[in-house]
Amino acid sequence: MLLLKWGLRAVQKAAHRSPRHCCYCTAVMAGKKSVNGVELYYQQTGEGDHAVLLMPGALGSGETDFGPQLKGLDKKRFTVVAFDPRGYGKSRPPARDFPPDFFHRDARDALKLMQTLGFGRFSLLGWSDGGITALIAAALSPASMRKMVVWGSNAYVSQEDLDIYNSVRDVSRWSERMRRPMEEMYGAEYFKNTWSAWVDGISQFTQNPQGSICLELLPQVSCPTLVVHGQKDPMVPSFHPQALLRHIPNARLHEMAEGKHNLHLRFADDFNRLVQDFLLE
Ligand code: TYC
Repeated sequence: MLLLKWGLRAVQKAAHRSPRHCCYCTAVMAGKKSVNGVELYYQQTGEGDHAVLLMPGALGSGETDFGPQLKGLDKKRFTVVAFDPRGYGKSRPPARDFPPDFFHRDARDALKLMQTLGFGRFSLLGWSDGGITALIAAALSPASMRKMVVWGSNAYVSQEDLDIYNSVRDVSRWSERMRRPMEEMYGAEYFKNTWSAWVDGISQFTQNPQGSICLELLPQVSCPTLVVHGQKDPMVPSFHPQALLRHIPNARLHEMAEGKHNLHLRFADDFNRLVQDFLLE
């Protein structure tokens, strides 16, 4: 049994070094690409001519954040790519840090990765921090955008947000269900320290006028944009999706009455349908 496990690990490792089919799931390819001086890990599935990039949340990865999307989005219509931002998931090393431009750095990495993979125009699906990165990428490179969906995201940091961040800084107070996948991915120590560094990192934005992360860039987003909001999201107050709607020229809002922060996982079928309908419109 142990031998079998080792064998399987070796094959999985090999599969992740070069972009070929993953042994444990024939439909998903995985690999690494050298992008802006780092090796970025990505997964890719589907053969449709509409390319979509999935952008995970803070400390997130394709594996932890987008299982139901990698599995459930229509593979005939879409080519779905999920990437692990530098310092997150399997895009390590480097260890993650949070300089003042960390969202911009992720945005540049995401754009460059898609270019490297050969996608000239594509859509972005960004969750939470990944949504912030998506907004910045869409503003920086309007010509490469088809459409964008963001949910659980904010373009600025208010005092109320700071209070929420500080209330979740101590990961020992997180529920087992939220903490375990992160500890499995990172080990307890890296997770605890990196999460705390993230809280400091996102708190830096309060020094900007209006606490802006990317408010001033939003008018440059020209692609059709769907903002999804879970009305029961305890992490992101509803003034955030409202601000996105006010500042993005071509945006509309879809609210999910029962949705919390992880609405795309909890209500995956509804979410996937909503997103596909929007992308195909
Ligand atoms: N932005 C975080 C993410 O990307 C989620 C989060 C939102 C965490 C608000 C804390 O107060 C918070 N997953």
